[in-house]
Amino acid sequence: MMEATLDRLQNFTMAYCCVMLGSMTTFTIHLNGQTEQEVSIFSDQASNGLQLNWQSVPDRAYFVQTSTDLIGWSYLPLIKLGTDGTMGLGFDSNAEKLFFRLKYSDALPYDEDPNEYDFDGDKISNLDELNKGTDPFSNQDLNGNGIPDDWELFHGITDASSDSDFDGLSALEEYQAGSSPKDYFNGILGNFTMITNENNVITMQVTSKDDGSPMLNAPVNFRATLGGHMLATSPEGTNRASELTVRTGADGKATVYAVAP
Ligand SMILES: [Ca+2]
Ligand SMILES: [Ca+2]
Ligand SMILES: [Ca+2]
Repeated sequence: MMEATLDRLQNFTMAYCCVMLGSMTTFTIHLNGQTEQEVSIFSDQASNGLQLNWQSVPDRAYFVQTSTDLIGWSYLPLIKLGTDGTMGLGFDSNAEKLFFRLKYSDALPYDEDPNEYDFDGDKISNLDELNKGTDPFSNQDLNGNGIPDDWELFHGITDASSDSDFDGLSALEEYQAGSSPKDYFNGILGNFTMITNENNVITMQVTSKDDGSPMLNAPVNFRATLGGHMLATSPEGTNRASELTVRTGADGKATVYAVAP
């Protein structure tokens, strides 16, 4: 697993170019004496418009990075899939100068969506990483807790042993299983059944879609939709609110009480 991940990480190449606004520049870049990448930038100072063009290769996944100082680089939140012609990307910038770096990978499997694919194997898709500001070509685990840092950042997890969705699986186990540490149901809701709805007592039961067994700690959202009542977690009115989330017990049941406001 680790070796496969490392192989994937090595599978990208970078080409560099830069632009001072108000100029037009074309670069031809040779990498390792064999790869060649032509990148050109057109800028129109009057409109702050920039056009980045490059000669693309079919099915190659391109990432664009920008920098103002050649030290800090950030990705634009997009991935372009190569064709057999020139690719273009137009955008506005009022920066005094801007540097570009084109990063690309030929490791995209046939028919895979480059946005959905996960180049570095940290179980966060390429586009999710770009939108979150993490690196789609790095799966480092600096705190050594067995979970890549980008996965922790994406899900807002700081403790590998935490179970923030109360499904009984730790963050580490959720990562290993490829499930979400913040979604109890992991995208597959259980069956919700109304058990009681009388004398101001409302009880729902949640059972597994797989085998019908009661689901423990499943979140049930209750909302008072008719005026004149609030919801509470006890007949005496504890945690009174118009909307309440109650976790199920071992019998899969969650109960709220309708109380006077
Ligand atoms: Ca990733
Ligand atoms: Ca990553
Ligand atoms: Ca969990």
